[in-house]
Amino acid sequence: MQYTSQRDRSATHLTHWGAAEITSDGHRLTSVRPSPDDPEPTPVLENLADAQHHPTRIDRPHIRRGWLENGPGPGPRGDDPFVPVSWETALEALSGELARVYGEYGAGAVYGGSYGWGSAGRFHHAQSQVHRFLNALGGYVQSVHSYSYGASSAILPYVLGTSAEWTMRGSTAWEVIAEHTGLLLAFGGISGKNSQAGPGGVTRHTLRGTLRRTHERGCRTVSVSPLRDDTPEEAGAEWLAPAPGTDTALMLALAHVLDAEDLADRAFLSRCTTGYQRFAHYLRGSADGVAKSPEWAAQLTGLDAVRIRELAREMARTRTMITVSWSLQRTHHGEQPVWLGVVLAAMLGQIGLPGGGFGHGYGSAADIGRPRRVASAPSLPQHFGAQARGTSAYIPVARIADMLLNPGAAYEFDGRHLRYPEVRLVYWCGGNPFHHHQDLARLRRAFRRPETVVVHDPFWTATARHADIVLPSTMSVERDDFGSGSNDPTMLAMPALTKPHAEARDDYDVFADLSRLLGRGEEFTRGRTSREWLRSLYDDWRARLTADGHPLPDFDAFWAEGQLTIPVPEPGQILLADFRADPERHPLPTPSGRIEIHSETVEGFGYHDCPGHPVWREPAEWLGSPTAVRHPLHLVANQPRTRLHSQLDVGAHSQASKIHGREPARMHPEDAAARGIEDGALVLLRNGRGRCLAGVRLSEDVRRGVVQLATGAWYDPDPDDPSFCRHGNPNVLTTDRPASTLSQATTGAHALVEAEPWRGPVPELSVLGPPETV
Ligand SMILES: Nc1nc2c(c(=O)[nH]1)N[C@H]1C(S)=C(S)[C@@H](COP(=O)(O)OP(=O)(O)OC[C@H]3O[C@@H](n4cnc5c(=O)[nH]c(N)nc54)[C@H](O)[C@@H]3O)O[C@H]1N2
Ligand SMILES: Nc1nc2c(c(=O)[nH]1)N[C@H]1C(S)=C(S)[C@@H](COP(=O)(O)OP(=O)(O)OC[C@H]3O[C@@H](n4cnc5c(=O)[nH]c(N)nc54)[C@H](O)[C@@H]3O)O[C@H]1N2
Ligand SMILES: [Mo]
Repeated sequence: MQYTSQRDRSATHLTHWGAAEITSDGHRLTSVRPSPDDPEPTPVLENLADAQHHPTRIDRPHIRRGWLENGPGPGPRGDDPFVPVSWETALEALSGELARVYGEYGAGAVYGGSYGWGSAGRFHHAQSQVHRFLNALGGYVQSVHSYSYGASSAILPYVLGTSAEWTMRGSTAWEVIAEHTGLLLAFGGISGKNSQAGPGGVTRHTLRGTLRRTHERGCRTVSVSPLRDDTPEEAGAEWLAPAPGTDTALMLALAHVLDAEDLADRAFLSRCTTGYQRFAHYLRGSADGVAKSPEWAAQLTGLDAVRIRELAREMARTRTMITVSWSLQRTHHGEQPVWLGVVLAAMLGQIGLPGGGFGHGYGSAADIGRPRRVASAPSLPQHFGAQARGTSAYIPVARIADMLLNPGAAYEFDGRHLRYPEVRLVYWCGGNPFHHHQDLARLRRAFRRPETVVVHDPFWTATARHADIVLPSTMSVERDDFGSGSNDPTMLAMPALTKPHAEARDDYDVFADLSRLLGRGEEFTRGRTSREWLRSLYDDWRARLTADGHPLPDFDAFWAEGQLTIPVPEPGQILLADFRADPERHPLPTPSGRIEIHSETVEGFGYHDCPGHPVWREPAEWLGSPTAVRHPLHLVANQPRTRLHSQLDVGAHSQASKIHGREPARMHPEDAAARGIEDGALVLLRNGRGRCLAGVRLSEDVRRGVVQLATGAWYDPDPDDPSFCRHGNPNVLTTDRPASTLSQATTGAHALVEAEPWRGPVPELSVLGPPETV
């Protein structure tokens, strides 16, 4: 199975953004074409070929000079040059350091949260690999929840009883929406750009075709968003653009109309929910003297009160699906719009009916709205069952900088009183915190604190540049694997297409060597090569499915065929249909067994920033806040159209979008004119936390007062000022303020900024090549 000859070869390969037919000459990829089975393939595939041997690939292990010379300890990470070393030297140094830290301080001193997407392919999934490895050594400090929907992960279990993942995997199928929905009310839109990607991969993109059919059948779509193109044209959507961060006010006003005009489904509310009366008091203003009327919301959102009132009436007349994109909760008080989405759907009484109810993340990723399979794809076990030792310490994932800056400090999270662990060693494999975290200048200070930072990555990412020990990983095209995205019925064999770049190695092989050096080889490897793991994971999985009545081919037949289909039991899946049909027999796992419009549990935590029912709380940074005088533009730092996060930013498709080599930012022509900014020019975006350059595109598809700059441009700090990114990474501007005490989730989607024309010389970028070595 391992690639051995130099013959040309080709195979279908899976990425998080689609399946591709790839041909190689054994060393480089000679062609990458979308899979013919994909009706709406994505140009993001074009990033792959020229990135594979780009100068930013890490060619061999490197150690930061200061760490090599002075040993472990806090240090000027990000400024020091690197020393290239042999694998032997690197693994010896790293195993010695792991032995020291585990020996002297235990597992609670090792942070292995290692958040990030890595690559598609289930066995070589980098996070599973590093978690299994650190568990073999005795455990590690974990991270919980995600940057994707951390606020939802905290709040939804109190509202619906199930985890956010479970709720979303159970979303009403797109096919049901296409057939039954009369009004698709999409907060945050139904993003075509985001539907390009799904965790683990997507074999068939179908959003545009589905929206076209839905529209042609007569469904109306209302896209509530600061950007007109957040919903594809095929939906024929009406565009409503409230001020970013004010959706909660709009939703409360819609609820107010349903309540005031007696349009709420009282029977459903009493049969399937609890707490409506408490919430209705708040809506009517009985508690605080402020009725959450359309007139009230009009002032906050900038929308017309008449239009809000009409929309509420239409919702009550029609089979309405309310969907809230994940972006709405990646904000201060991001729990509220998600909770309110459920509450509005409950007031309409359509939860559990075909094409009605609530959805979370339609358009946010390709898998949402795809019905569940009988089983997810096989994967590498991360835990050792009864053998597991070590630590149960964890942090909410977005509190990484807080943890490193404030070891031992107390904080609150989800009803618990916790303390930050005293972390000495940080181990990252498959993620890029200098892409994903907020307030990067602060993160950089935090990354200087621990004694050792280890990073595995194929590329010289900003995180690798801020590490002590840097190990080059293979890319997915350089190793055998199998892959299948979340809720995707197709599982692909992914044979290696080329030799590894330079001295890059599979994460698995590196962890196997390290665990042997540390006397834990047997635990980590079970004596298997990666090829043997593929076969055994597959065989165990196949045996389980076969026993459940789903026969599958044996491993060799699967590998020869190149793909198989995982059965989907209920193609017409409807969220909460059972519960709606019989809430007594199918209660929700909430304390009341029903949908909690008011939660005693959440109220009991006593958090002012997340009380017992949904409320409007002013975000710290929005167009109506006092600081908007100095920074009057609302930055929407959304996901990039041209790549996945920071991955392959050096690739052809991502590079083609750059303006003077900088990430494109979009703004409204009137906002630009008021500042003397011209289309295609360089701008400086700035606020009290940082500054970045971007290339500007003027567009009337952007709401006035908004600047949109996607994430993912590789962080290129000015040597004299790390809060200035010369390339256009918006995370030098975003804030590390959590969504709420309940969730401690990221608020990276929003920040206030000011923009001005850049009149200085155009600085050179340093991230298009490797860092300085000695
Ligand atoms: N401002 C702002 N910030 C955001 C967001 C936002 O909307 N706004 N979105 C947030 C969200 S939702 C997310 S999910 C995060 C994403 O943040 P990340 O998941 O950290 O971003 P990626 O760029 O996907 O990083 C994956 C890394 O894994 C590496 N990699 C790929 N394959 C392998 C492998 O086999 N082995 C190893 N060792 N490494 C590999 C890649 O080269 C890359 O550096 O960003 C978050 N940050
Ligand atoms: N091409 C591509 N696709 C991706 C990813 C990627 O990096 N690239 N990342 C994947 C990942 S990890 C995730 S978590 C998902 C994220 O999926 P989302 O969270 O849905 O993605 P975003 O692009 O942040 O936001 C979608 C849109 O919401 C709008 N929006 C922002 N703030 C507000 C607001 O306050 N109110 C309203 N009504 N709308 C607002 C923005 O205009 C934005 O374009 O995307 C996935 N898909
Ligand atoms: Mo995400």
